[in-house]
Amino acid sequence: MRSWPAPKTSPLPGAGPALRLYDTAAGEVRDTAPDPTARMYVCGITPYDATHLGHANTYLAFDLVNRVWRDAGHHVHFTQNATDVDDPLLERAAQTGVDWRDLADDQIELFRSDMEALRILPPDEYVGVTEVVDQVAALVEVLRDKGATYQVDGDVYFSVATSPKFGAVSGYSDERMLELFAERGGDPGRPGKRHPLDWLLWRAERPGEPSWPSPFGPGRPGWHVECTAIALNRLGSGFDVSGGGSDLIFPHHEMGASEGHVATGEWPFAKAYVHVGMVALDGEKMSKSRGNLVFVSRLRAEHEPMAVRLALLAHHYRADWEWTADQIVTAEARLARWRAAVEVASGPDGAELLRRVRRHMSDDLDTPGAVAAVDAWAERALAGEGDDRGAPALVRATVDTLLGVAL
Ligand code: 5CA
Ligand code: ZN
Repeated sequence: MRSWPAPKTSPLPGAGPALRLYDTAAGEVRDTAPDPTARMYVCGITPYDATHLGHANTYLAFDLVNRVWRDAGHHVHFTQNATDVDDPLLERAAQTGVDWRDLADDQIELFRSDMEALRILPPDEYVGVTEVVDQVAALVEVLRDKGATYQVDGDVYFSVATSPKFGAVSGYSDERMLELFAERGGDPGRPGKRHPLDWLLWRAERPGEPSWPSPFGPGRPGWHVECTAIALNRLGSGFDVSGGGSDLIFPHHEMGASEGHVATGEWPFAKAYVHVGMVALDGEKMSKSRGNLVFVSRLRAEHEPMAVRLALLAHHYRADWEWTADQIVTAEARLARWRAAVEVASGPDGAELLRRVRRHMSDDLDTPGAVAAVDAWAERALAGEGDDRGAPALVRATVDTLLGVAL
């Protein structure tokens, strides 16, 4: 599928330090130690409603991973999917009387324009599941040949008992897994399953639902296996970062990791599992199913996209936080201050500011620290301090390239 246009980045002198990130599976902050080419897979949207601030915050975090890696001298190979066929999309299409393909196309187009406006670096491969159904079916076949699957009324399931690594990503208790599986699209109580946590790999055709041919008969892919197939085919196993919001830790990333491991015999499927906190509104996680949403498209109709980006950057990516309207006001004031500050003729040491921003960003994407460092520089520059004539241009480039904010 078409991705979206890349924002321009300004070259910075020298190179930044290696990126350290919190890996959910390890439970600690670790060095990411990619080869010259760093490989990242980020779970994309299910396109049945417009991009909200929670989505934007998640994609912003991985945009920063991408920027910090590039600044450290890596080439980045970045893949993202779009879940353009799945239950919630088909349900919404049926409710609204819209063809599911048109609904997905329209929402993906809106997502592209939101990502472009927020200056999110585009994936090298933006893959709709409907484009690669044959590849997903081929992976299900591999799993079948390894003896990891069985069928219930024509639907193909992954047998959790065949996965020695199940649980290694989330570290959750059985009880918690069962609870989350039921909440997040799973079917723990379905009669005929061998284990409540066995999950669907291939859903046999139902009347009125789209389907594709496969060795298991006509049907469509289950959710988790789509990402496993796309990541394996585009990046190969052992890629550097598997990313998404923290609601994907379980079941999605746990089950995907088991599929990858059983299919390839290689572990880890991803070297680091990186998860972004949930953005809430009115005390509850922002979600399409709850409908408590602040859409990026609506917000940027009234405010500059760069102010939206700055409002998100004020939070650490791993924090859960709540959106309130005052945050965009604060961000607009900050943006105006930074813009005024880079217009001065000279200011405090620009190279020192670059070092500070690099240090904060490489330390598990400490954006609040980086933003505070720029604030401090701007305040001093506006007070007439410092005689570094190159500083305004260097600060502009630093903020542009590492934080993605065009001043
Ligand atoms: N298509 C699947 C992934 S393969 C999916 O989860 N789609 S989604 O549209 O529901 O979510 C897209 C991304 O936004 C996921 O990474 C999800 O974890 C993240 N996300 C969803 N809601 C929020 C929220 N309130 N705050 C932060 N991130 C969120
Ligand atoms: Zn995914």
